[in-house]
Amino acid sequence: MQLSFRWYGDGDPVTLDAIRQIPGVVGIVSALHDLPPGVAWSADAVVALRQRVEAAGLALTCIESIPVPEGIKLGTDDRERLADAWCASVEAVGAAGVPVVCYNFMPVFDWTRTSLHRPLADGSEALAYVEGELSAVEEALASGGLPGWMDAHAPDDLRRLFAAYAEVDTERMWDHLGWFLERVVPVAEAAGVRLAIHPDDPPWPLFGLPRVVTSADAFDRVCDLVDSPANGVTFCTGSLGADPAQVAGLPADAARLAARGRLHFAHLRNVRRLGVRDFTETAHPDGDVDLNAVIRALAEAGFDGPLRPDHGRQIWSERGDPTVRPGYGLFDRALGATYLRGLWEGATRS
Ligand code: DNO
Repeated sequence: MQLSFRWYGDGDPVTLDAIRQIPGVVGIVSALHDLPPGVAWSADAVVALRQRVEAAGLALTCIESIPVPEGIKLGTDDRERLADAWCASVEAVGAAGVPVVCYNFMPVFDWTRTSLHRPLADGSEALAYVEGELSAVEEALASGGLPGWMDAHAPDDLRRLFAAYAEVDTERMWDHLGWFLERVVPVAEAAGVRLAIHPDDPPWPLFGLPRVVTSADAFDRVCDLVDSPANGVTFCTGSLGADPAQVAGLPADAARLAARGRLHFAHLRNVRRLGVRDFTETAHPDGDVDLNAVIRALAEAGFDGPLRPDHGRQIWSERGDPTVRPGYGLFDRALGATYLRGLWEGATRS
């Protein structure tokens, strides 16, 4: 595996120089964060990003994400044009020599939390989700987004989107995903890029919007839609692990998807469930997900793709620091990286 770390570009307070000092980290996961959804990326811009990362002694192992415009998810009349732009971006990524693209198919809202600063017993702060608090944060979430969201919506736009999604049930959403994959997978294959869909986070419908990539079974269905090695998944343990029906099966799911040759990117983090649709993120070693078993499954399958620690808590001097992107500070993600690396060594060294 290629131990990697997310970096938001030059505006990220966590610098490449700092990331390079984390033992074992060789890769960077990033994107052209300044471009809105629907705009085709140029190979020059991706090459410039790659060179920036390489100048710091690291490799650009994955693009996370090329945002999928709402028109594609809704199946609107301009979806051909939007899919062409997405394909052009994939070609640009391939031409720049970056092998993996992560993306998601969540309507309107990307990953969602109701609190960015839930206090934990040890005095640190973590991202958390409590279903009962969702409506209180709806508009702030939609307009401001959370770290890594590549799209946010003004209130009018939001009303229009909700009205449009009222016509799209789960099966239509699957049809739209199938339509999209039929167009983009052959392009990815030709460009030498592996596509890796990210599961919906949390893995259940929010605000009555249809969400489809909500389980490891859904991952298999995505892979079946277009049967190509370029059509794979981002195995995110924190997203799927928030569902009590799924958490114990994650090591077996990782083994199955890796054996299918479709597990292209791993997001490893932990969560603890506190009640029904109520969970908090935790330090990588301390939660409901057995990351040791997931790493063993990946190691046994010979996984050689990018793997990154996912969100971290805010700890030490990062607590209360408004310059820290919630979930994406340096310290706890670095601890997560060294933990994951240690598990990998334990699983692979005799
Ligand atoms: C959250 C991330 C997501 C992810 C996208 C992938 O921290 O895991 O924002 O990047 O959903 O498209």
